[in-house]
Amino acid sequence: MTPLQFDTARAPVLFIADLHLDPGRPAAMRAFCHFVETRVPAAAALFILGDLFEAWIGDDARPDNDPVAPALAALGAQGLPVYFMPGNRDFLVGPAFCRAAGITMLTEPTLIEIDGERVLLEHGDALCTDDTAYQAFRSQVRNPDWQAAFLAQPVAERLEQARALRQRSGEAMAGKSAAIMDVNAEAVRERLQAWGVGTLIHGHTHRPAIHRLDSGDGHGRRIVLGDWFEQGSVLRIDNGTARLETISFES
Ligand code: LP5
Ligand code: MN
Repeated sequence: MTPLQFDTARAPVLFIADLHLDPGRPAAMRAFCHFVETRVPAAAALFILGDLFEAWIGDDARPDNDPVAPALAALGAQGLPVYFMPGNRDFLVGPAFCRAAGITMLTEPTLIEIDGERVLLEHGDALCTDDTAYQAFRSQVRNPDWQAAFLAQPVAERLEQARALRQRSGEAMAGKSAAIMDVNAEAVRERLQAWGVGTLIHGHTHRPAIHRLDSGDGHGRRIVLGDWFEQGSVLRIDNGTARLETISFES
């Protein structure tokens, strides 16, 4: 399949991840809706690379007053494409939510072309190969049979299991070093090589940066998106230049 192609001399392409939207964090929700209304319409496309939501336990558990799907649907109505790749917190987002939000689900990883350059997109958790406890857990919950069994349970039961999981995850993370929870350099190198790309864009680690990589031709880059905890974080590729920008929660 031909990858999606963008020419940033015509309009910028925007990338976000790790918003962790939740009714309990209204400032982030407001900032996201404001960003979608005011900044995104001038772009060529918006890519959401996972963890849009703090936790997603199934499309049928979507809150009645959810502002996210209508905000995204308004972009689609303006002809602006929004692409969504699930993260480790919202891998259960399904077709019903995507239809309501007018967004296109991407498989992980996804290859695109920006200004003629091949760029690979992923959430980032799969690159954290030193975190073996997490990778074992990930294999379990990405199994379609496990997901079908989980989704078949009543919403109240799913909510309770998600709460228990987040507690166990928090306890487990307290005992892990920062290095274990970062991407593994060899996993990154292998990914770039396997896909024949010079640039990888991901989130998950909440360590926003543009890293230069030794890819042989001097053009290798690993761009890490930031979270939306204290402020928003957006990667804007405009006129061939990639910049990580922050968005104040005050405006
Ligand atoms: O996202 P972040 O940065 O907080 O943590 C991740 C890893 N943790 C997770 C779990 C999520 O935080 C919680 C997801 C909620 C979404 C719910 C939807 C589906 C519900 C499923 C219910 C069973 O992804 C964390 C990594 C960290 O990133 C850095 O990469 O370290 O991983 C862990 O901490 C996992 C532990 O090491 C192993 C956990 C074993 C749990 C065993 C199953 C428990 C089931 C409990 C329910 C009865
Ligand atoms: Mn994540």
